[in-house]
Amino acid sequence: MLSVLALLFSAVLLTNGAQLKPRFEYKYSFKGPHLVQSNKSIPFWDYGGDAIAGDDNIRLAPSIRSKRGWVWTNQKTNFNQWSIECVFKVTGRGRVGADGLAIWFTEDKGQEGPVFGNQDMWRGLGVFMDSFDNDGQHNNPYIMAMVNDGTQQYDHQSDGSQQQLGGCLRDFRNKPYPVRVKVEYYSKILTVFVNNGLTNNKDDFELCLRQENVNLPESAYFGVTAATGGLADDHDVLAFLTHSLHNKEDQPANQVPEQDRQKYEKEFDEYYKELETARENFQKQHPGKQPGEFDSMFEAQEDRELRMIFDGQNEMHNTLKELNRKLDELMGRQEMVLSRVSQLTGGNVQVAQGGAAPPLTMDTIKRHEVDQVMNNQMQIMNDARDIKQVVYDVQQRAGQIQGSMSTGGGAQGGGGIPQDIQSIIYKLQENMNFVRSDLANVANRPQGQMNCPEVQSSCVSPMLFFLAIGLQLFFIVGYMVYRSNKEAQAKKFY
Ligand SMILES: [Ca+2]
Ligand SMILES: [Ca+2]
Repeated sequence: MLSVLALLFSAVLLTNGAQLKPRFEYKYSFKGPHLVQSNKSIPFWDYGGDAIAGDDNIRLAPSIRSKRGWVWTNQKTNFNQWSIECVFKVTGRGRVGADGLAIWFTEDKGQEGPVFGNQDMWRGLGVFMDSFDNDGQHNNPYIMAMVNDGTQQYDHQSDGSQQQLGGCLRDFRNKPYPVRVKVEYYSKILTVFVNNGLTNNKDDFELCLRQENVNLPESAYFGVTAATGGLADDHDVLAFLTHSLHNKEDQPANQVPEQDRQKYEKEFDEYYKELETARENFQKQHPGKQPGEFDSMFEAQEDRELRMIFDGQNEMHNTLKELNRKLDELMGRQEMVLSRVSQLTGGNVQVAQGGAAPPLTMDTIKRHEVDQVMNNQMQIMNDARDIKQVVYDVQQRAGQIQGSMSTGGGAQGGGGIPQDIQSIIYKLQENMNFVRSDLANVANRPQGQMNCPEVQSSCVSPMLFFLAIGLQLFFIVGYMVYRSNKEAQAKKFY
């Protein structure tokens, strides 16, 4: 649609109901081939800085760090509504390049400076092709327009994002065909179109920005500048084509003042003569090439083949573009379907959690969890070893105690009465029983027989008997006290 608009414009421009007629301004234009004259000058233009002019283009800034170049018209414009088309190529081996290129319409012919090779605080319009993303917003390469009344300093750090009239994100670097930027200014409306150089269709323009109520100088210089920074691209301008725009009613085509007409004709003659001498010089330098051959070169076999290849590539490019668009559409649909599916599955999981069956969660053991488990296991093993050691010690002590008990202390019988004492008691009991049976025999005897026997010395008196018993008991108790003292002494060794 935009390209159609641009096509319409190239013939007749329609604005606010009034028809605008473009007129080519050769004094404000240049293009190859034979862009420079033999003395390396460009007719009606000045160039300088690090710019190098060749036959087909001007290399404003080469791919070397910190270079600046410029090209400016000799004269200020004598028209205030215009359309310019700048054809350029920005190429570099890096994925990112710098700094960029700028088209100017300013009251001063710029001095070299920091704004893409031009001075800061300019008065007029600057259209910037900014390659490098200074503010890190991932929005470069960027094309923007900025109007300055000579008071503002261009803010490089923010890529002029707060100062721009408008702009668009367009990658203009390393394109198969030259990139074209068209700037129009009429009825205080500024419009910028971009042809991104993906096709060889010169009219394949897209709208980049449109701004109303823009005040630009009535008369100013056109210029193009470029600069490189830490990174460096080649900045080549292939053509700069200017048209002044005139209302059809105001200025009919044939209404040129006689004085101007004569002046223009004179200039044209001079220019034509220069061109002729340049052609003659060329023929002298290249005697093999006749003018006829020169003209027919455009129909040469290689050119035709090349054109066919270009056409074929263009066709392929268009098809790919269409396919890409359809793919995007499909991707969009797929994403939509996926999001719906994920919503649905999310609902299902919730239901499953509510029901009896637990949800299937595929959880994997992580490295740090494994380490933790291993550490715990090691600690448990150490603890077990300690416990084992303690048990062993206890066992050993118990064995020692047992051994010492069996050797030194004799059988203790868990606090019971010792065996020898038992045997003594047992003997005592026997004796007691013996004595008791004797006494019973004595008691059962008849009265007469109860009298002591005649031989008194053989009979034991009761007094003596109890004395003997008492002595025996005394010895037993004494022995037991002795035993317990000995045991207490033996225990002290443990
Ligand atoms: Ca920048
Ligand atoms: Ca930026």
